[in-house]
Amino acid sequence: MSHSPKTIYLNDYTPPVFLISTVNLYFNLRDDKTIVTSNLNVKKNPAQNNAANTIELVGSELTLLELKIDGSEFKEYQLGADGNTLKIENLPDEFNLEVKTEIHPESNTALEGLYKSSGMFCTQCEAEGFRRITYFLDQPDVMSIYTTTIEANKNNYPILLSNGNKIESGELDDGRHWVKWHDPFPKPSYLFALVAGDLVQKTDEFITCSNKTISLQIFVEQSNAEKCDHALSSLKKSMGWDEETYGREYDLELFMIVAVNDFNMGAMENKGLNIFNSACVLANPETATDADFYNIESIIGHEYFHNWSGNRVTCRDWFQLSLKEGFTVFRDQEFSSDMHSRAVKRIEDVNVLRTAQFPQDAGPMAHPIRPDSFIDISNFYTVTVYNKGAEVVRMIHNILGSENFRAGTDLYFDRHDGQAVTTEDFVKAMEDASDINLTQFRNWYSQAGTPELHVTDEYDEKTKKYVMNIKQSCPPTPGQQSKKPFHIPLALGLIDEEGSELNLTSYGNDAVNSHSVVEIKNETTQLVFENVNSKPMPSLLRQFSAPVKVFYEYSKPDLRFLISNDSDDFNRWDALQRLSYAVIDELIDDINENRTMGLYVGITEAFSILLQDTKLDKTLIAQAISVPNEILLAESHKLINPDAIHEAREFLCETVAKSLELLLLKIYDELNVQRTYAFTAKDVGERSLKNTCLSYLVRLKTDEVKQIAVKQYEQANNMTDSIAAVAALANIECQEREVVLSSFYEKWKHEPLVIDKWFAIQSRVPAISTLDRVKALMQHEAFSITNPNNVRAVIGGIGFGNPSVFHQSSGETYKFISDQVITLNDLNPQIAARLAGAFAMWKRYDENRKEKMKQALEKILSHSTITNDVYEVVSKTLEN
Ligand code: B3K
Ligand code: ZN
Repeated sequence: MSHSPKTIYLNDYTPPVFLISTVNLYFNLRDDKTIVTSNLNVKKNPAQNNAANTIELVGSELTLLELKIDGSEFKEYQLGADGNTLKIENLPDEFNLEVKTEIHPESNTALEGLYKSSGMFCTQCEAEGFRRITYFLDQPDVMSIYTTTIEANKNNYPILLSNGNKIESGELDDGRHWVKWHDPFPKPSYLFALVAGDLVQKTDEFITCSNKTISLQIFVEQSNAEKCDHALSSLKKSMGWDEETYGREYDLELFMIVAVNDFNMGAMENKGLNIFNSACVLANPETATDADFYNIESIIGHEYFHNWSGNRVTCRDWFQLSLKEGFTVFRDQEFSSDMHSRAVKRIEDVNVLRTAQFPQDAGPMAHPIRPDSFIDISNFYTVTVYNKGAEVVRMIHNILGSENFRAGTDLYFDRHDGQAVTTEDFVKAMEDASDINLTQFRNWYSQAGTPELHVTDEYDEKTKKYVMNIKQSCPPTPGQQSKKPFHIPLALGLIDEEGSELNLTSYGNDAVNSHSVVEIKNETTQLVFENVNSKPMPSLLRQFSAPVKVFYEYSKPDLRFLISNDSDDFNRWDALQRLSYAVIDELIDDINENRTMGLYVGITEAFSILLQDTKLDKTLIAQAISVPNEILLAESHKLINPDAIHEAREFLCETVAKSLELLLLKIYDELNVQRTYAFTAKDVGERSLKNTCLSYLVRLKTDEVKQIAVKQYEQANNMTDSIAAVAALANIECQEREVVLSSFYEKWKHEPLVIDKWFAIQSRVPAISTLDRVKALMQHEAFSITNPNNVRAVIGGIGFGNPSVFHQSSGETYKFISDQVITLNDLNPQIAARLAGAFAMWKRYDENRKEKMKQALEKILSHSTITNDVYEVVSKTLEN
């Protein structure tokens, strides 16, 4: 029998027939089972007056023990054949419903609902995990006030937590105790949380703008007690920033964070009780890298900002996910930009977009930031909904300007506080507050695909006219053959021959506004600039003002001109990226035509100039001299040849290393000074540039550089330097590599998060032996297939972070990945579905690879117990 799950459509949305005003939960936590008693006050939804008084609750993996209506046992319910629906007809307009269920967190490997991780109980309810706890109206437009009592053995679970404020606690016989929590803010079930464990608490305080003292508490395993300072200080920064930037104050008396080892994603914004993947909260200089410090600050910010953008104002249905996620990512991006370098942050965010979102928009799972349909909503926690969603909010910000945008967010929060709303409500608030019409802009919410701008220009010496023609288009995506034009803010600069900026308002063109932004709305746009003295050089899409691809025929000298003269730091970096693409494409042509590869020397010269620019931020230099990775390069090709891309890129990097050896060594030496670790812009920049130099130098494979790397490994007093040395050595075949790898393991085997780094480095080594190494790592004592961080590091590393090995032409890695998807399908469907995404681009490869990837996908699809999560990804990948 073929699997045919139900597709859910946005157009079918109807408000719930009943609402639940209060939820009273009692959890009896035992080692072999948990009994949940849920007591609900239910009332007919006035918006559904004419509907029949039938309630349909949803559940998953539950055993129903007892049901009561208004205090009396009730048996006239209808349980669906799979046990996943519970229907009761002919109900009064208002009633009390009590449901008692048995659940098994101790054997829950899906990590959704209530489960156990390293001996503690914890929950993950977004999006539809609450239904694994009790039968409920598990949808975000049902908002209720929760009171939760947790009972457990006191010795094993001294800490019992839930949302809101602790209101009562007590002791029971036989070593058990209980705690009662109350959350005064109505919330959907996806924000419910519970934690029970033997944890230590690290605390701090934050005083809000209205002088309320908030208690901040982080709960971790004893062994992690010394890794909480950075998270606490990041939390305080986030709270202050949201007050200053958005006028948003925290609303409960305490804010709790718990670190959990087994977690499907980064973190979760449960009201008052955020639950974090331990990798996204724990840090000290010995075990965490600069990148970890940076990410932790941003994720702590992200989850905290959800308290308003997500919790106080939530989503009406899951099609609106970008309402909270796109907006909150925009908020966390701006937070990081304000805390650190704006340019560096913008480059990182655009890299994420280009590496992951553009391919998604061009692939079989392409969807608008507000999808129209889904089989399993967990497949839509995507870079499109999150990161493209953030770009869409950023464009609104840029079109409205900062003041109007803030007026818009104020209006949105005021108007919708306590409600479950739609992206349309967000856009409407922005329009109402600014008086700016966003009708056409709404196409960004309903249309998938990455729009393209094709730009040509002409300069006429005689008339002194400079004319620019811009044509917009958007490739078809599944279910959307043709698209309506987008409203695209294009930030533009023109640079004269001397490298000076033209003031765009003084050339008789009123399409360009005072911020040098052209609002593209039609399919074609012509801009005419009068009295221009010489042909200017266009700088297009400054600061990446819209999530689009810009095509313009820059020659290599044009790009070198921009690298030296563009006043927009983002576009200077981007010109260098374009130059790398151009150079690598030429090398690929050489390979395809069996010529000796020849490198354009202008690129090494450009790197050399940047490396010696003492005024530039060192992180920016490191970013600038980093060649686009193989995934980015693949994305720019219609037919992808992974071998040629790999060979050409390696050749470019090796040539850079050879021709700039002395300079790279000099900079490395200058920056390689021993000092106490500090997470400051200066130190981070220096480490970043130093380690980028090292990554080039090891390509020379000389004994001298191997020794430099070994010495750095031995002397490092922080994880950034230590892991950079290990990673550098891992990429070359040498005796030192194995010595350092095993020394690293011995040193850190008691720190699982550090071992994940060790795993990831090995599974990303671009060598044919890596597949065997990965198979061996899966047998390693430190690896567990039920731990998502391990899976991401080892299996995800080869599936997503190692294109040349993933695509080895024998198809061995494809087989390996499909087997892992099948194994994970039965353990943790969400993680399995993500991994299946590794095959998304299968149609863009040669016949051999295409056929082998197709077979891998078909094998997954024929798995007898395929879950909806995996089915959706695999069937859509094969179809589209
Ligand atoms: N809202 C959660 C994501 C939940 C994912 C569920 N599959 C984390 C975040 O975006 O903040
Ligand atoms: Zn989020």
